[in-house]
Amino acid sequence: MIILHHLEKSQSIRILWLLEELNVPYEVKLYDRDPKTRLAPAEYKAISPLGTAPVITDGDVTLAETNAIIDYVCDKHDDGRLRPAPGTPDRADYLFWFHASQGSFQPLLTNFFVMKAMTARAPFFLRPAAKALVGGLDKAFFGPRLAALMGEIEKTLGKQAWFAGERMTAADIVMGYSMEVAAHRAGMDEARFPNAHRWLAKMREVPSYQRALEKDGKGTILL
Ligand SMILES: N[C@@H](CCC(=O)N[C@@H](CS)C(=O)NCC(=O)O)C(=O)O
Repeated sequence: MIILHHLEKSQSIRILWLLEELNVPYEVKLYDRDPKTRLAPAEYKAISPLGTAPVITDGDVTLAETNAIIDYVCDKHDDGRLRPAPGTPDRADYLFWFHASQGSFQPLLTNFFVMKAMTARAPFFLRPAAKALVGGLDKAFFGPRLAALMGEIEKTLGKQAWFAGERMTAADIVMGYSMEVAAHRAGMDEARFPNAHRWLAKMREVPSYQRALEKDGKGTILL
């Protein structure tokens, strides 16, 4: 049976959502973050090959990396509903958003927040220099890339209900966490991104997502 090692307030929420959506028999083990570092605790890092969440175990298999886990679970338990098949009209959008989420969107968000947190924790005499460096990187690198992604998100969700067409797919499940983070912490506000917020409202109503949040019990975003 699949065991999801679920780290509170983390990207692991997507896997909980996926398992609920597919009605997969699974067990969930809950882990709190280290109260001081806010990273995964040592017992979690001992299971996960990269020390990161999410990670699942399934018999002899231990698997980390969100999208690898999603594909693994879908290979075993999805009949094609959550992954548009090759050659179908929704396939290109599906591939783009499934991969843009973990290949571009989430890494940009995470790296930017880590740098901001480092600035806040820098010794006070280094803080102005650290702030200037992070501000410069935001202007030259993170800002334009995030703006381009959010622009694409808004455009896509203006022409269709979900990221890959008119039905929910694994691309929505993987984008969900990053969309919450972007809306809460990266300036993806409702006034400028109404389509994104319509999608967020719809996602929050999905019964399997609500069940996942209930099992998680902590709320998704590390604020
Ligand atoms: N590319 C990885 C990223 C995983 C990742 O950075 N996870 C964060 C949770 S949001 C984590 O493990 N943080 C705790 C830590 O690094 O100890 C994936 O998709 O699984």
